[in-house]
Amino acid sequence: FLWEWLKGRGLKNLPTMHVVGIGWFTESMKEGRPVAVETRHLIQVRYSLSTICLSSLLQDALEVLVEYHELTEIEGPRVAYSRAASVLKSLPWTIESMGGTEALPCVGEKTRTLIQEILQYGRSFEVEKILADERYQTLKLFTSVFGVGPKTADKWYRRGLRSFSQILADPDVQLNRMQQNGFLHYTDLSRGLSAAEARAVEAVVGETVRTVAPNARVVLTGGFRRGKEFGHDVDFIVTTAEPGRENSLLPLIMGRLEEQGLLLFQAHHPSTLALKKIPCRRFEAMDYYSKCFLILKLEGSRVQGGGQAVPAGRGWRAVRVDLVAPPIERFAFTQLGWTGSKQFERDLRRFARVERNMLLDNHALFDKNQFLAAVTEKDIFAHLGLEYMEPWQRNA
Ligand code: DCT
Ligand code: MG
Repeated sequence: FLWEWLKGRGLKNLPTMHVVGIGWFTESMKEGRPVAVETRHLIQVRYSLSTICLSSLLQDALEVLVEYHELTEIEGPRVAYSRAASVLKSLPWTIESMGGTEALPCVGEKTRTLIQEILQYGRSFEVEKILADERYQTLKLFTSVFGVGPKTADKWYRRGLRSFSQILADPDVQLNRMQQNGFLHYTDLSRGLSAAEARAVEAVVGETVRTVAPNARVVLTGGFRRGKEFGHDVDFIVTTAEPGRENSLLPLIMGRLEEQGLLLFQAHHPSTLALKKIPCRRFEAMDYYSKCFLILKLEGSRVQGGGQAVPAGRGWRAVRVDLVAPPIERFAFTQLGWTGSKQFERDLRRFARVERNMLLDNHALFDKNQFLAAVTEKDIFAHLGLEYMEPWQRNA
């Protein structure tokens, strides 16, 4: 009952620990096992529920605000709300009143108003207004297609388009190859990937790289390196010790994937790396390494517990995979950058700039007119005077 009640409220950010507790409680009741319920337990259950709901409501509300500003490309509030969400997520205590919130770093006036509203009414009127907004709903729907960014989504919205069928039926809309494939594989790609599927992709990519370039090194990066259970794609770094050879790796890998009938789509961006361009002050700027954005065919038989992972009867599903191929001496910077999370990268660069007067990006770390060398991520943390953080600690 409690679980259904929580789900019924549409809460997404429920801490597992509490849910396990509730599971045990209701299971015991259902099975007729005696559960000694004392008043203090009931008080505890009520207390946990109200704090779970508050922090969950707050996280959900902040997620909507971040997404809304991302979709409408309003950078300032997007960054401010993301920072506030990270800080509130990492608090060792739960917010139960406004007291003490003024002292929290990165929690500004607007977030404090949001907290106040949620504490007082259990909901945010601003967030409810956004959720009901037609433009927000349409931009969210359109940008869920691979290859469609906020600009294209807004252009279609302003043309009066509101649904996929309207886009596909409009003779004036020219879809590029990426968007055509985004629509073609929409159902599979919008499902995201589990960690088991990511491991299967890792095995396929690993075998492919070993076949075409036995001396190359391939490592998992992105959200799955941070230990995430779900992700929208699987990211890899491939490199080789032979100077200049990294640029030929991706075409070789894509060729082999094609031969195996596993390549459904590829967009390859050759390297534009030139020393004068690094390091880059703008976070949004893509790095200059050779990279490719792929859609691969993942066979269900390759996934542990495969049956439920792919659509029944088809035997495979489409998955998004990104590969980046930096020169070996840039490997550590690429790994630190591509491991994410995006918010962590943003904050780390800001720390380097503001606290250390250094410049950090996916290519290099720059200090007083010189580039600092790094073989591993640990070297970069050490240059920044920071304790090493494991990938799972970078989920902010
Ligand atoms: N990244 C970067 N420069 C950018 C964009 C992203 O260096 N302009 C980094 C940050 C995270 C990493 O690349 C992988 O990006 P995503 O795959 O988008 O994120 P993720 O953390 O892997 O999460 P998911 O794939 O589940 O959305
Ligand atoms: Mg990823």
